[in-house]
Amino acid sequence: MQLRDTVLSIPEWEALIHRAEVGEVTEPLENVDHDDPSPYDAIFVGGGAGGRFGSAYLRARGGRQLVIDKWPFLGGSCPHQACVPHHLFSEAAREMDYMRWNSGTLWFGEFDEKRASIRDLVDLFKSGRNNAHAFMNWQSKEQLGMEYVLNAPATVVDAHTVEVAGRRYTTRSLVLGTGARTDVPPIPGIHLPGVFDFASLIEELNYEPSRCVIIGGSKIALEYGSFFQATGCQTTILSRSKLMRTASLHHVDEDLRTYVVDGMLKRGVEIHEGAEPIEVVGDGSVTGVRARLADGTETTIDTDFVFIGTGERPDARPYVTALGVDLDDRGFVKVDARMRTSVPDVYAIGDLIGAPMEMFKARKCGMTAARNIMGEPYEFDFSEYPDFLHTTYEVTWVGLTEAEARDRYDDVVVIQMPPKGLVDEIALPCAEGSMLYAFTRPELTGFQKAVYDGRSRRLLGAHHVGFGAKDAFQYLDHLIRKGITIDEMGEMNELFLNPDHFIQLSRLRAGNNDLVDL
Ligand code: COM
Repeated sequence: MQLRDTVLSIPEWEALIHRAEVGEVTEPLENVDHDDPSPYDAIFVGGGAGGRFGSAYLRARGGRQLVIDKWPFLGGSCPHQACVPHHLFSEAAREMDYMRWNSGTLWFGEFDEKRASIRDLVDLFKSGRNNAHAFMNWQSKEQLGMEYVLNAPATVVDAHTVEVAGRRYTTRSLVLGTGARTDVPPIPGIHLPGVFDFASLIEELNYEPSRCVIIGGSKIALEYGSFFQATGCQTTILSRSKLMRTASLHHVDEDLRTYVVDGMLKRGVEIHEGAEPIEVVGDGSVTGVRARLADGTETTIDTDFVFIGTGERPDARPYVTALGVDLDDRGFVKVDARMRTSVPDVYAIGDLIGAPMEMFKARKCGMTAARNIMGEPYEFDFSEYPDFLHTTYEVTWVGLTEAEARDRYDDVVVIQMPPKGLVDEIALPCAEGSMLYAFTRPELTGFQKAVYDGRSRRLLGAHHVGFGAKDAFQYLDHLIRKGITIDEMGEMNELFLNPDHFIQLSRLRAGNNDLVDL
């Protein structure tokens, strides 16, 4: 279907995407200028965040691009199965948690667990997700002028040729960005009906789970586990490593980790660290998970719902076969800081190149590839970044933990709220969204810590668990990179109540020549 000369409204896009998803429209959806004889500067294989932002940037620099995706929409897995439903579920988990703690008080009714349904939330998401898909197709075409072929898989022929929908396109550069998928652990029974990952949860859940076992201890395990538990579905996490202590979470402060894990336990999540799942048992569908626990005992946990919360891996084999790109030992495509692979004129971006599997990284990888393709040498270092996860809390961090700072600096100063030893006694009235908690359940409002180097007075790290502070961290990241000091923090003009509670806390100590903890 050639859409070049047609402007579809958002509802028309939604309807078209829906028809493609249910198989009524099988032809490619094309916005390609076949009359333009100029060559493509880049073809982006994969229209997720990296391909879409790379395409936009390349066009902004005067280049010609084509982006191709097998799905009938741009934006990739984020709005379809990954980040967006996760955020919906996490927000629902926070609301349900709040309703439970305050059940029957003030204007809150009695919390009715029967109405807190995983399936209802999944269905709610599915019924609304095409709105975001429609917007991205519309925006990419009408506002950003991108050329695209959707609803059709691409075949990479060589570094300058891609085939899609029966037609070959040639290009100066190729940008690979087809993402990653769950790395399903090789456990007997793992393919039984009743075992889900974040994608199949959305596409296939057709019953209300009554008991959940999560295999793995990744961010996803904590996030989805907290949601399932909040609905009243008793959840057990089986994790080989300590929660929030995997390599990519090295900037998680221990005090923050303790607060988060204690919070999950307080809400009834069962956590087995050091556990080894042996088998998913079932008879036609899942009935349990057999596991070896840290003390060596074997146990079988009865369940009708298993969720895989391990990491992700890409499928880079087509690119090895067609192009011979080098992979790392975990199967991710190797790139340099300009997103160049081992093959000239071939770039790779996003989850395909490995962790962190974060939105900012995918988008900026796309931008980085586009800049280099358009002749601007540009490097992207994503070794340091602000990060977050959700339980029923927002959990956010940037920079060094207290322990990391003490390893590197000999005069570390910690500013925290509530102060050490008072975390269970004082509220953290930190931002909108925390005030009702502050007065109904002060001990549940969260915890915040800033880590300074006492000599240079520079901010080294910031950590927060609670409500409403996440947005402050992208700016704190920027300020830490610029070398902001405690004195400059104290000069900022905060809006009271503010998520950047660190400002006023820092000002309380900024006047001291010799900084001390708060
Ligand atoms: C966001 C998708 S959900 S994209 O980054 O805007 O393409």
